[in-house]
Amino acid sequence: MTYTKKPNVVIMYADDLGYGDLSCYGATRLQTPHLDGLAKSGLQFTEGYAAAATCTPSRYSLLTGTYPWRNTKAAILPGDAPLIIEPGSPTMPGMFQDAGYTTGVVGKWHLGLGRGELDWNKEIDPCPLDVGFDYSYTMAATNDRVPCVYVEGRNVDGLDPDDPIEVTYEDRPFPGMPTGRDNPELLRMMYSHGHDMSIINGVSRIGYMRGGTKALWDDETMADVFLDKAISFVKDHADKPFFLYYALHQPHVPRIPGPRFAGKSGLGPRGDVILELDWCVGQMLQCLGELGLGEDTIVIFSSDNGPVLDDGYVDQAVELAGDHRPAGQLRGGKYSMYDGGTRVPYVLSWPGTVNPGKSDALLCHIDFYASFATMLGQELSNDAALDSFDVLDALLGQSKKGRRELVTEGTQGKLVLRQGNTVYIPSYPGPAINTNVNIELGNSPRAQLYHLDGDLGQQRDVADEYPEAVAKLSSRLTEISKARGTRPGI
Ligand code: NG6
Ligand code: CA
Repeated sequence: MTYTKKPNVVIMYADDLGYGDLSCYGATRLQTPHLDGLAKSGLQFTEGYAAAATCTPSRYSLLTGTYPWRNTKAAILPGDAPLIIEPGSPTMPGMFQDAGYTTGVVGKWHLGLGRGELDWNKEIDPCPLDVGFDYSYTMAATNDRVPCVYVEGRNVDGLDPDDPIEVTYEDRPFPGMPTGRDNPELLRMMYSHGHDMSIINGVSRIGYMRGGTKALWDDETMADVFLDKAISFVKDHADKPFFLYYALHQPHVPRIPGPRFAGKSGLGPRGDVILELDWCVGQMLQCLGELGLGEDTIVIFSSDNGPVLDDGYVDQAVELAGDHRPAGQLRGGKYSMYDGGTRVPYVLSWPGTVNPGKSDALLCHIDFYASFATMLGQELSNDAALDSFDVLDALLGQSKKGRRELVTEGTQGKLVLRQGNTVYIPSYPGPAINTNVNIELGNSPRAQLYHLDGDLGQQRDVADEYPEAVAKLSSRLTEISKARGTRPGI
C-alpha cells in the first residue's frame, strides 16, 4: 500500500503508565473514556513495547531508532545532564523535517541539554532544536528533578535575569535553602525514598536549585500548560504537515493533579493524574477534530515504560490500589526485565485509512522511525535508525506481522531477548526485588526462559527444559549486542 498524502503525526507519550492502567486494556477501577475511544477508533496493539523499562533509554530509542544500550549515556539522567543525542545526527524528527514537516516537542524531555556545566541563564545549546525539532517547550528532565522550570527553545521560560538559576546534583545543598531532609515540616507530600533535596512548591525533589523564582513551574497546572502549548503548536501548523511529540508527564511522581481531578479516581493521586492524562488526550483529539484534521492525522498513544506505585513519595498509591493491577496480568513493572517493565498501552488511529481493530503484532517504539521513513519515501542513511524496523504494514493494520525478535532493557545494560513468543532473560547479578518500589527486577543467578503463549504472567521458567534454546538465544543476544545495529540493510 502506498500513501500519497502526508498525514500529520502526533505521538502522545505518557510517563510510567502501565499495561493495565487503561480501561481499554482491562482496568476496571479506573475509566479512561478518551483513550478507550481512541483505541476503538483505531488499532489497539496488545504486544507493543517500549525499548526500555525506564524513561531516558526508552525516549532515546523512540527518537533515534537505535537501541539505548548502544549509547552508554542513555541511562536515567540527572536534570543537569548534557544532551545525549549528538546534534546533527539522524533522528526521527529530523527525518520528518527532511520530508517537509514542521516538528515540535512539548512536555517531558529527559535526554539532556547543553554540553555539560550548563548555565541555565544563557542560551541553551544544544537543545531539542538541534536534534530535529523546530519547536520545543519542555521540562528538562522529570517532574521530580530540578530545575523545576519550563524551557522554551533555548531559554528558561519566564526567567528574571535579576534572579538567576543555580542547579547542582552534587551533594551540596545551597546554604540557607530548605531541603526535604532538613525541613520535612515544609512538605505537603512526604518522600518515601530519595527525593529529599530542594523543596519546590512544598515538594522535595532530586537535586538542588536556587533562584529562578518567577520561572518555577506550578505542579497543579503542568497538565494545562503542556496541553495549551501542544494545542497551540497544532493550531499554528494546521495548514501543512506537522509532527508533534506530546510527552505528557503523568502519572510520574510527584503526582499532583489539577483541582478538577484531585480526589476523583478513588485510587489517590496516581489514579487522579491518569484521569487527567485521559482528559488531556481527549482535549487534543477534540482540537484535531475541530480543525478538521481527523482524517489527516495519525495519532499514537503509548507510554515510556511500565508502572510503579511507590516511586519515592508517600501518596497512597499502594494503599489505595486495591485490586487495580497497573501492569495488568504482566509480571514486574518499571525498572523490570519482565514484561511489565516494557510492554505498554499502544494505540494508533488514522480515521478513514486505518481500520479499527486489535492486533497482536510484536512492535516497539523504536520502529516508528524506519516505518514512517517508508511511509514518506525518505531514505535512511547508513548511520541512521540502527535498530529500527519497517513495520509500517503492521502499524497501519495491513498485516498482523510485526517484528520477529526484540531486545528490551530493564535497568541499564540488563538486556532481554524476545523471539516469537519466547522470552530469554540472561542471568544477572543483583537483587530479585527492588524493595523501595517493591518490583521484581528479573535478576537471577540463573538464566530464565518463558513461553508467553499460555504464560503471559511469566510464572513458569522453562529454562531447565530447553537448554538448547537457552544457548541459542544467549548467543543471538550476544551477536545483537556486539553488532553495529540490526536494521536490515545497514
Ligand atoms: C529514579 C527515582 C524515581 C524516578 C526515576 C526516573 C529515586 C529514589 N528514584 O532514580 O523517582 O524519578 O529515577 O523515572 O530517586 S523515569 O520515568 O524518568 O525513568
Ligand atoms: Ca518513565
